[in-house]
Amino acid sequence: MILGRDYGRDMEIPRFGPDATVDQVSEALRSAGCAIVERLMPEAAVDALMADMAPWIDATPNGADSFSGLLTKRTGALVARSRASWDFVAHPLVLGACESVLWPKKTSFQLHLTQLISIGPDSPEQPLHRDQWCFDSFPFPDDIDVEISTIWAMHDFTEGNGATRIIPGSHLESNETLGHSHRVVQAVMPRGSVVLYTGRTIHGGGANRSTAVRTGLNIDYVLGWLRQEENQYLSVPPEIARDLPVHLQRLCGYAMGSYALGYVDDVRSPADYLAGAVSRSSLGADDVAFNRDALGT
Ligand SMILES: O=C(O)CCC(=O)C(=O)O
Repeated sequence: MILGRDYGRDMEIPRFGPDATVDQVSEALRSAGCAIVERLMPEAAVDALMADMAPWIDATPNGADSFSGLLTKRTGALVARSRASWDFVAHPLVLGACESVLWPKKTSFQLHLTQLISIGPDSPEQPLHRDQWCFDSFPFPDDIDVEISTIWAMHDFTEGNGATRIIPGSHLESNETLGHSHRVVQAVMPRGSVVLYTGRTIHGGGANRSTAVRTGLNIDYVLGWLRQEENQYLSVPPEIARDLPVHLQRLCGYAMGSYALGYVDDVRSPADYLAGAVSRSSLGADDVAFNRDALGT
């Protein structure tokens, strides 16, 4: 199918340095559907995360189909398995962009998935897609963002080793007019950088024509009332979540998704449940304020 409009034909991915502001990144997500922030995390943080996750990556099988990648490993449960992942998961620039770009009337947003994507040598390109198609391709209104995705470069991302492919501007196309005639740009970036894109932006993993594995840390965020792609209550069960900092508990989904969504037993909030506290008189309003404070947004 040929695109009816010229969005993205010559567009690049907007690119910023580590001093980028929430406003700059949010504006890039709105206008181009994507943004790169170079060297946002120090290499030592990347080293620490990869050291935590090495045994888990070793034990991970390759994907079962061409979309997951027959030569690609997907290793999840980062919050439970790696203390070093926490600074990536709750990076203030990313959380600020999520707060700004995701549907303004939301009560909260939460983690959608945490996953190291290790694309092995000789892997072909992943099919291009929109991440929000995971919701049975539900036709969300075109002007509402329900999901923000990030991929952090655990190695230098190059054209040859499978840097993420993105069509800048494709978030503005409706499903009906969508095609792949637009210019696909690769998120070439140095280690410790992050590429952000919305749930509506067309993208996919690149082909790895190098001799080394390409590892990206994929962390996605979604509105608090949508189902999480990675089941955080099983990946980060209460016995682990109980000892996490409160902002991470909430990002994992131990929070109210709206006034009445997500309570436990006697109308206790998940926070009260984890703390072993009795129920409070009101759920939603307190939780909205708490979410914003805890996330620093
Ligand atoms: O690994 C990448 O660069 C992109 C992966 C991706 O888009 C996905 O698995 O949905």
